Amino acid sequence: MSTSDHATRRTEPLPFPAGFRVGAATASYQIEGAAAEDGRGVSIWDTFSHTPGKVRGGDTGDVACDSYHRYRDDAALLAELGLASYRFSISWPRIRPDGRGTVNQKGLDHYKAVVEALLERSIEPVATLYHWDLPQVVEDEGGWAARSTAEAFAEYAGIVAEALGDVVGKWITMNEPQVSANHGYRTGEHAPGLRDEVKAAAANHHLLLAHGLALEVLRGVLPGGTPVGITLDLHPVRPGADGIEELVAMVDAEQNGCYLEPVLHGRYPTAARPHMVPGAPVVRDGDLERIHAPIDFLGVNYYSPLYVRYGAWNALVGGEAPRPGHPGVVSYAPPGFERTAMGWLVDPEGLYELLHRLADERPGLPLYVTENGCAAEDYLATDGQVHDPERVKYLHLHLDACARAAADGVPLHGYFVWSLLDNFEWAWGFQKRFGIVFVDFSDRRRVVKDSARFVAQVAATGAVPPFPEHWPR
Ligand code: IFM
Repeated sequence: MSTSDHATRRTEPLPFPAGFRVGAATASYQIEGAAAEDGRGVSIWDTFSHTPGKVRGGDTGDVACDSYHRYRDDAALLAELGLASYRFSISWPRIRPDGRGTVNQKGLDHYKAVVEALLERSIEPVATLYHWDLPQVVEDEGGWAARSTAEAFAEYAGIVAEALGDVVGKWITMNEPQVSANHGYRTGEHAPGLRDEVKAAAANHHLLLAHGLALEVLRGVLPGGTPVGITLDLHPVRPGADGIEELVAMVDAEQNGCYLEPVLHGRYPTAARPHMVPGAPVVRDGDLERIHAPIDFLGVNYYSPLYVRYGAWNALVGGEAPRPGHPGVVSYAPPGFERTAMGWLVDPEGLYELLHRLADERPGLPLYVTENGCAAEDYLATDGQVHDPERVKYLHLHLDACARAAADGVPLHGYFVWSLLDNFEWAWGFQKRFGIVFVDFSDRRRVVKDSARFVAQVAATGAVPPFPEHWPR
């Protein structure tokens, strides 16, 4: 059923299955600040954001939302909104400032305190072990292009699991390895800012290997039955013209398949171009078996689909963008779609279809939407509130897509909105606001937005309300 059919027919709330968890997500470098406190080492994002010209407006995560000090306030906000789970990430350089070697007890103590603050409020802590803040020392020794980084990551994962294994509800090894490999090592838009095809393909493999090695370690350390998974950013690829199935298959293989296939099937895709796919000697015997070891759930980050077609990029055509690494191929925004403040298409059917695709590809594997949300031009209104109708609509449509998929039998167990707070949006700095809670970056004050109230309503009722007759503007 399409969104519009669905919208016109549904007059009752659409319930999620019993036990469905609605939560919110953040990541360490994007919210914590306290960059030089309590023994934290330097990460690649400290270096990158302090390099002139890399991040819009020269923004850095030095202070960010100051959540390192305000985590109790953040936990109180989650509780006020009635959210069941909080997905946060652990900063590797806080735990091992040099990547390997000395363990920084203050770092572990901090995350213990965060977890306690959540548990006191009956909020499930969901910890991501890597959300892009690689210790700079490890990058200097080869970063994700080097196999030794995967081994160092597994050691770090074991240390964190020893310390927090009995209190964290679920573990996510990696967040969006595709972005780390491609933006960090291929296009250079993200830290460490390299543009090297060979290193990017190696990074692709070593990020996944790090997941596989960490999985082995976590299984040995965590109490039996503790769920462990990985989060992938997935982008349904669609044709922007007729007769280009081969191109669509290739882009899908490179964008999604290079991550999804090794994890779900223990192989790299054949439809991708050879230089995009890791091979020998980077891929060694036994690696793919490790990467493919059973996971307890798959985390899905979904924001929008990707339309592609052949053609030269014309900068004057809004919504078009060249595809890095694909000369003669452009991403394309078909007319008729709304777009977010990032310029990303609003298409909840992409999420609905993606969830079905995953359920078909690995029947029975529990799925969580570990990120979904949108940037909008939010501001504090004269009434002291933040009214964000675009985000309310975006979340309403996407939660509806989730509820429909779950009602069809897709094993979707939860949804985390990205993000709890406005935060450091990587190369965009603080200019792009994704939070359901507004952060005034002059004093770090938090203001609950209308969208947070909407998410709270969904969490409280366990159902997605019918669509309004007219979306508020
Ligand atoms: O802010 C990011 C997050 O860190 C990873 N997923 C996408 C979000 C929005 O760009």
